[in-house]
Amino acid sequence: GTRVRGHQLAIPSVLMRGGTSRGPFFARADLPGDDETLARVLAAALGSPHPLQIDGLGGGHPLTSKAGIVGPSTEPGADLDFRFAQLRPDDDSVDMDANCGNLLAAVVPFAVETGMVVPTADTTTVRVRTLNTGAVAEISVRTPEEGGARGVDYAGDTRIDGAPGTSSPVTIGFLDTAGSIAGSLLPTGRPRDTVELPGTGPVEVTCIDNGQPLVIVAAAALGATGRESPAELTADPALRERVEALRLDCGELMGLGDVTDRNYPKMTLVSPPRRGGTVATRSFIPRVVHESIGVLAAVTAATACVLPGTVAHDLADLAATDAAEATLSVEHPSGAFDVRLGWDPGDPTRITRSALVRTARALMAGDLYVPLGVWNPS
Ligand code: NQM
Repeated sequence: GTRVRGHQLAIPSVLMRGGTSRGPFFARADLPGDDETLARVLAAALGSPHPLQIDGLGGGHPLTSKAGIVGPSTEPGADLDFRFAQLRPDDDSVDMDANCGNLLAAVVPFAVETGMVVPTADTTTVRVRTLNTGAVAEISVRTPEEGGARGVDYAGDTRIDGAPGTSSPVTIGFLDTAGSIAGSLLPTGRPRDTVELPGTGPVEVTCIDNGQPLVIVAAAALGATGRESPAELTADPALRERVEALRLDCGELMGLGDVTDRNYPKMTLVSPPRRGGTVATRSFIPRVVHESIGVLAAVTAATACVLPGTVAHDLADLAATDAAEATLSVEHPSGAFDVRLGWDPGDPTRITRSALVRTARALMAGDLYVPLGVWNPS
């Protein structure tokens, strides 16, 4: 529970790396029940808004401006409920609509660290519902016995591109991700649409949502090669403007309304693979360029590759793909992200499973302090 110290509120928290993201995790019971106060507490915890988030735990980038809230599930069909919060260094917005498959990888380790889940075998498998969209995932972590008790073993030889070193694997299998926010896999009803972009002309896009709403566009259609580094893309304001203009149009097209202040749809520039993978990507999330790619963004981009008629399908190398199941390697600026996909051979728009491997690590545990004026639980 929380306590007061030096006119600050001390809230129990574990700082976690989940995949290629980082943020403090909290037990639901330790946070305010109303979303308005919750948003204030999270903004104070991370130090938003401030470019360096100097007065909080955030790291000055969207990938390190995140928080996780976990509790026992309140509904059948899952063991744990997870709520993901996306914050930003540049304002005090707290978005709990968007999803994050990276922080999701830290949910079960956090639950074991805090005693919410008690392991009884060498592998602990838990069903986690992400409340942001209702998506349920089956997640397994290693929990061997050590000194008479079971806990998460963080050591291992699993490597994910975009995070240093190796750790034990966290496997994630998504049960149903189609239309997470946009309502259906292909929210415009078509695998491809043409959008008129002032100054550029007609641009072909694929609007798709298999866990993350994405607009997929050929890098070449926007005057890029798709080989640029995140720093090079960031240093090209004209390109970023074209990407944002396209995003606003596609948001309407996807039935998401005015997405000016939303963190979705994310923008994915695709080009032919160059390291033996399926397709090469550069991700805008959606205003800042990702150093790698999001988890559900990778699942959604891989899904687009296997769907005939999409912009990604045109450029993808599907040589290693058979009729109903494949491992697709989504290349990104710091390596590649492998996604195992299964689909209905008669209807590839029916994705039957998606699975992937991440790693996670507990970085620090203790109390996170927020000034009493932010939240004063009586
Ligand atoms: O798509 C960043 C990330 C993400 C989201 C973003 C994510 C996902 O890499 O599931 O993980 O796209 O904003 O953490």
